[in-house]
Amino acid sequence: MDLSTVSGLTEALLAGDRRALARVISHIENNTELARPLLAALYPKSGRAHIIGVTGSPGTGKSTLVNAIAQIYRGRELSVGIIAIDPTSPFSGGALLGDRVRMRDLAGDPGVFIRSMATRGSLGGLAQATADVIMILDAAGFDRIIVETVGVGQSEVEIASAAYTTVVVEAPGLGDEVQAIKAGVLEIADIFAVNKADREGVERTVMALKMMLSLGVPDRFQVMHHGRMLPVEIPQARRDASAWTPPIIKTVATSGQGATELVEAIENHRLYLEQSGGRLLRDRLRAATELRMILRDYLLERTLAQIPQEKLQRTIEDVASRKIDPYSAVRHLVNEVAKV
Ligand SMILES: Nc1nc2c(ncn2[C@@H]2O[C@H](COP(=O)(O)OP(=O)(O)OP(=O)(O)O)[C@@H](O)[C@H]2O)c(=O)[nH]1
Ligand SMILES: [Mg+2]
Repeated sequence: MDLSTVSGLTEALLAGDRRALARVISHIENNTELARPLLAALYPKSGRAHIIGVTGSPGTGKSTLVNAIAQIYRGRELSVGIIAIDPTSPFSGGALLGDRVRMRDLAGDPGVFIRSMATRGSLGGLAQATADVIMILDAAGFDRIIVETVGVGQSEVEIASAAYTTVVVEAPGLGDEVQAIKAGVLEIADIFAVNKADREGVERTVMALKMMLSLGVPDRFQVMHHGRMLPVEIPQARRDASAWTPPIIKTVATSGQGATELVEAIENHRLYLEQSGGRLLRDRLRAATELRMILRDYLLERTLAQIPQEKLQRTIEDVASRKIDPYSAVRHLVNEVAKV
């Protein structure tokens, strides 16, 4: 098959060709001119996979846990696509290498596909690039898609809204109570995994989580974003899933202890979403988020393209030298574009 054309790549990918899959993802990540036609061709083929988000503070054992979960799925003859996201580092080399080690049990298994992603190179932002790659893996026929993100704030909310089931990983001895509240993870968690259960302080972490859960889920929380506290609305679809109480599962990712229970919890949640109509709600939520993201980028791109370079430079200078405030500057720029 001709892997240089949209139809060739699409056909090969749908037939299970892993080389075609890797190429398609590269086109998306590098935003080549094949990227959009490929996304358009593959979108109708997606929508079957169960998407699982795994998030939590750095070093809580997310990658090790993902490895353990994936092995259990493989034992059940379900194929698994894994996306590891590193939003902090512009070079994913380190994370990639580390994850290769932690996920080495999966290496060489054709039923597993692992991909690391960083902010670098993704034009529409990491959340959009991730949503695109999830869709590609979905179209490629993976039964379960696991997305690992480091839990740090708004980007997690965006990426988590692409998952049907979000697992929040905590570990004892990280000042967990505070961290969970700060990052607003309580609101996005469908399941809690308290990992490193072989360490001291597990019960305290479990207790802290139970206490927070009993306080209930608010409809908004705050995150730090570029040094400002911003309110984040909890999407209606998430709040309405109130009949589901997030289970708390103790795990030791390094030995695989508790991993089966965790997979059971994920599968229970999957069934719950299907039976309660929650899956449909989340699909709509995701479509809304995605449309908004794409619209924002599209309008930004189009507007910037219409503003003469020197005009933009002059405005930047004026704002920097306090001649005009940035809000008025934007209004002027947009008004000018509207006149064209
Ligand atoms: N004692 C103990 N150590 C663990 C457990 N799970 C993971 N670790 C260790 O914790 C360290 C971090 O594990 P990772 O799986 O890389 O954690 P992570 O959350 O993916 O880390 P980042 O992606 O960098 O945020 C590694 O040295 C693991 O071997 C566990 O259950 N018990
Ligand atoms: Mg990791």
